[in-house]
Amino acid sequence: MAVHHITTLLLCVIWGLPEATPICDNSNPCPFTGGQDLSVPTEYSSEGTGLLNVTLTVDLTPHTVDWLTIHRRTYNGEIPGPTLRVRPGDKLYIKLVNNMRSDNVVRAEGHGPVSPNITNLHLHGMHVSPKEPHDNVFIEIGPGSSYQYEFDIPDDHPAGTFYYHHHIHGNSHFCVGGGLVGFIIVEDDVTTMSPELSAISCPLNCHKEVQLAVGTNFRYTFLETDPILSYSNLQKDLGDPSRNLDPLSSGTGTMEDWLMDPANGVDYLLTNGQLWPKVTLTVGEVKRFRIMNGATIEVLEIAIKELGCEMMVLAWDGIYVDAPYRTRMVVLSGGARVDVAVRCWFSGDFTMTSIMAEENDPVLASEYWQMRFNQNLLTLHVEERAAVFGLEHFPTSLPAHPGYYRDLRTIDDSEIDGRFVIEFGPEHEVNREHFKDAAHYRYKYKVGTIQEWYIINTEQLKPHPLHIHVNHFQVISYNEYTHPWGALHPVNNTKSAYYDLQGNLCDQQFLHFAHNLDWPTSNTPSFKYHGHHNRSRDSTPAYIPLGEWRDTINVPPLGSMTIRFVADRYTGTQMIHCHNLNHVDRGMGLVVEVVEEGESIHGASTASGGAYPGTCRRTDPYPDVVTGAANFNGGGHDHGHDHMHGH
Ligand SMILES: [Cu+2]
Repeated sequence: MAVHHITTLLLCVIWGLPEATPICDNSNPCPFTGGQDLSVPTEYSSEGTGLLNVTLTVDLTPHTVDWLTIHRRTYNGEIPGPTLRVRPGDKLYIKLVNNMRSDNVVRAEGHGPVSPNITNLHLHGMHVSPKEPHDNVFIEIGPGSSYQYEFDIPDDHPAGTFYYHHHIHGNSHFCVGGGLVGFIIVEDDVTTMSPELSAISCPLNCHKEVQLAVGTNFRYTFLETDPILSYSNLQKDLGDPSRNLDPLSSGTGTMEDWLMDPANGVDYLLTNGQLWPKVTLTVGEVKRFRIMNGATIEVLEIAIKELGCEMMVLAWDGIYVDAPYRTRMVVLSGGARVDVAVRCWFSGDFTMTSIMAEENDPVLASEYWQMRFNQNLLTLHVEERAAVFGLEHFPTSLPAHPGYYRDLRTIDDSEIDGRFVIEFGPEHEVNREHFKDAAHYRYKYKVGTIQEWYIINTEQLKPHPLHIHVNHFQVISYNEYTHPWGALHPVNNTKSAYYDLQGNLCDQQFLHFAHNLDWPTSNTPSFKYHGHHNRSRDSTPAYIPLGEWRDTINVPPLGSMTIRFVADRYTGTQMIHCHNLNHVDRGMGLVVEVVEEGESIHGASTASGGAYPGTCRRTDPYPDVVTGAANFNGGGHDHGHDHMHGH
């Protein structure tokens, strides 16, 4: 009855206006206004019972932004999907149901787009087994099928912000960008938290937590012009119903055309599926923001535009930092999360925005990338409150790390059991080849050992965020890299080419540049590419402070770094890939194999793998390594002493 009265009242108000206000809808667009209260994802919690058992259903569902209704692939009809709250030691059972129809299933040859109707699940950043029925990302769940995942969360799992997302090779950009992400929050143990941290955290003060899932899920299909990568083209080919092809009443094209037209000022990213939502705080109040970059290719540089609010970093990628520190900006590549405590000193509206890096700072990315993702995310609406309350306190201490995330910076060299090189190169290659399949591991090492990996990005323009499944890694150093700036590829006129770690252009350009390369290399040996030398990055937010733990790290153009981790507890096939999802879809990933103590690793602990990444050597072909094959050494080639150690 009450609802009826309100509706009547509203109708009277609308009809009572002297001139009819235009109704905005899918055929009659008007500027978006945003400003709605931030939507809170549905939550499912184990509540200390030791078990969370949920069903997530993937389907194409209507999603409303202001007046616009779009169709997106969702978990249980929501963007983001439901938040799953668990505790260390819990079992997490997820039945993933694929409710998509089968009428447009295709799988392209090679590394092109595949059907957006196949799905699966990855627990990003969670320290769980990569084997079935756990976090095996090579499981494929077709339309009309389902799969019962079981995850055993270890007793000593870190408490923090993690997420789940779709992870099918070939369509992850399309589907994750569309909305197939959701939070997993491993809740803190009240007894290990300081009172200040507990005051802004579940389980006792959940009302102080704010979950922000920033996603590409608005215009994600429209900006790609690459004929292979264009998901707009893919959608056309598939007749995919998530397109917005309603003709406009003005007769000037479709809703899709309107969204794509820059003149209409439609921002690209949504936060919790909303455009420019609002979060309310009071003056002096501290809230804990759990921020996820659930977008597919965008590096976010999140700051509060106006003076008057403070941000204090608590954790990165679900791992607490040693001590909270103030920041004016947090830089999140796709896949990264950060926990920040936020406090504002004045009432009014403040803008959380994603801005570019320091002026002309080439550390993070090229201008092209910076400009593209420069937009407001949400409004912090700060209300007055009685002065008697005063300022709430930021936490000053944080829970300790589990033993397998102990500090590896000062260990003796002899403790390092294996080294590996990951090279991001042009043409979406890792270690100079495309991802093959789950059976072709490119490095093999023993569980429980300490690994030191050297990461290099030989591309001059594109950053590539490295993501390693199962284990977080510690940032040990940033390394010198004298860059080969200036050379244009003579054939395709781009700056994509292979260089060695000394900056020499390689004669042999491998798979995609098999030409005689005699153009000038234009090396300037005295020039060091800005920022790629070994120092703490405390003052440069684009860099991760040395010693921090991440599961995803942005490797800037021509950047290189050293990481370490303990290959704790889990054996099996683990995926290493670029978390720009359109890159991994095209092959920018590889698998490694973690084996039991006692199993042979065939000398792989010192192999660099690949076609000697970081070198110009091409005399030895990449060994065709298949799990279980006896000839890991590639038919007798010596891979023993060619790794490039970047200290
Ligand atoms: Cu990439």
